[in-house]
Order: sequence, then C-alpha cells, then structure tokens
Amino acid sequence: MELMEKLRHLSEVIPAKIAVLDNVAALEELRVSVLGKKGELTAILRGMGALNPTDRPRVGQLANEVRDQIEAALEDKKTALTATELVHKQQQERIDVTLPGRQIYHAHVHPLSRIIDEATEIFLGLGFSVAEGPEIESEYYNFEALNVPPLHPARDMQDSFYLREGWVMRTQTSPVQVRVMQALSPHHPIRIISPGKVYRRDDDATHSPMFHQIEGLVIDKGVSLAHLKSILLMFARQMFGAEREIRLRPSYFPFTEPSAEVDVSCGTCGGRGCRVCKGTGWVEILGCGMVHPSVLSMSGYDPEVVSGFAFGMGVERIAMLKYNVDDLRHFFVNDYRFIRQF
Ligand code: 2U9
Repeated sequence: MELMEKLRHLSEVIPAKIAVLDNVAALEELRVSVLGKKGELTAILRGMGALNPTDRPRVGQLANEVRDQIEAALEDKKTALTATELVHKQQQERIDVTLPGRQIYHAHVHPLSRIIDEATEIFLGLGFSVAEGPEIESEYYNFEALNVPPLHPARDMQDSFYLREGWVMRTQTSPVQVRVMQALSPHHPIRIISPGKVYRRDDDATHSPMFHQIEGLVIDKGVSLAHLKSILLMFARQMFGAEREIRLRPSYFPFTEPSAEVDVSCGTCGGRGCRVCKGTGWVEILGCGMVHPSVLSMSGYDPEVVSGFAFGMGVERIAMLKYNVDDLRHFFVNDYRFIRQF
C-alpha cells in the first residue's frame, strides 16, 4: 500500500524537520512544501481519486490525521518561534528608561545675523532702503567702477579670489551700490545700505576669507560730510549705546575723497583708556568718505550737480566689539557653546 507508506513517512519526517527549524521564514517554507498547492501532502490528497473505493476511507482517514498532526506541529512551532524572535528583538532594541532625556535646544538667530538685523533696523529708521546683489562679480563692478584701475594694488591676487577671466568673488558690497547707481542715474537720489557676504584672501584671528559687510550710500543734491557724520553718530549710539561719541580720522580709499576712518568711544572704559582700546579711549568701527567724483560720473551722476557719501563696516568687527569676542573664527565654527551665548 504505497500511499499509506508515504503518509506514515511524512508523519515522521515532517515533525522532525519542524522540531529543528529556528526561524519563522524557514517554517513557512516547509509548510508550503508540504501543504501548499504543489506540496507533498496536497499531491497525495489529490491522488486519492485514483484509489479503489475499498481502500479510500482508510487512506483518507490517515491522510486527514497526518495533515492535522502536521498543521498542529507547524502552529505550535510558529507560536514558539514568534515569541523567541520577539524576545531577541527586544534585547537588541532595549530602551533604558532610566537614561536622562535628550535636551532639545531652541534654535535662534546667529550673532552675525543679529548684528545685520539690528543695523538694518537702525538704517531703515534713518530712511535707508536695503539693496542686495550677486556674490560673483565682474571685475568691472567690483573694481573698475569704484575707481580701482587694473594695476591698482587692491586687485592683488593676495586680496581677491579670482574666478575665470574677468570675474571675482566680490571683495566688498560696493558693486551692489554701483548697480543701483546705474539703474537710477542721472537724477534719482539714493539712500541705500547693502549687507552681505564678501570674500578676500585673508585668514587669521581678525580676518576670514569670507566675512560680512554693511555698506551705505547716499547721493543727492547738497549732501555733505556733516550729513555723513551725523548719520554715523546716530548709528553708533543706537548700535553701541546712547552715551557714545564718534571721531573721524583722515584715511584713504580709492572710491572716496576725502576719506576717513571712524572710531567710537570705548564702551569698556568710557574713553579714559583701557586694554580694549589700547589706552586710546577709541575703537575703530568703520570707514567712510565722500563718493569720489569719478565714481559718480562713471555710473551716470554729474559730480557738478550731486554729491554723495559712503561708508562700509565689517559685521564681524562690530559683533566682536559689541559682544567682546576675541577671535572672529568663533563665528564660523558654530560650536553651540559659543553660539548659544547671544
Ligand atoms: C560706492 C562708493 C563708495 C564704501 C566704503 C569703506 C569706506 C570702508 C571697509 C570697512 C571694513 C571694508 O569690511 S572692511 O574691511 N570699508 O572702509 N567702504 S567707504 O564706499 C563706497 C561704496 C559704494 C558706489
């Protein structure tokens, strides 16, 4: 009785195989190979039709018993394996509820952005608008239009990042202002500031290859050095404190004439002299001057009709003074222990 033999064989071999399996996937594979559409036991059950009617009941009964036995063994094993697999998973992903929670830091504005925002607010209050422009500039806008001719030392490779022929990373935000002049000349008065990133081949405790500037430009009929000085005094007092004074020292820039460097009275000693101001009572905050006649005429304004003043400040320098930071590189490392103090 060949079928009876096969069934008895299955009832011994399959439970033995089930017993040694150690994962749910392999168990499922075995189930399909026995009880699936093309499974061994399924094939036997299908072959029953060919038996003669006297044998059919006995073989049928045994086949049903073997199927029930195998199904029960599979079910038991599946329950056992699922439980152990869960335990393993829990061990691997153990959560220690006694660990301290991860602290969530609230994001806030970077100190340099804060200075830019505060300065912008001050100048908006003084009637200025904000102008922005590209960080990649043509040599024409970055140098030529600002009265810096091709062989001028300010164009030295030491000072600028040159891109392909004729293009540089802007070394100041002045080219933005030149673009505004060319858009508005010859008649429109101008009162703008241009904040943004600038680039120079410099790298030490007070110079970074990328830093930020805020420049200002005013062009109108009758604009004088007195207007420049009063605007800068109002800026210095709002930025550093109402008790501050400023002074202008003669200087030189190719794009302004006359030119000056501007100091603010030292906030640490009140002007008496200390370590911060190196005993002088003054600290430098920016450069400025009356816009050079050639700069006006190159961009379409008639220096016989209008005059203008301009100023430029390094945002990092203002932030270092205001927050008493000794190394500009702190601003770019983004160590949260530093950043969170502002
Ligand atoms: C136009 C004409 C003139 C902008 C000016 C300065 C003086 C100045 C420095 C400050 C520190 C650069 O970041 S820094 O190293 N800048 O001293 N900038 S006058 O003059 C202009 C701008 C635009 C059309």
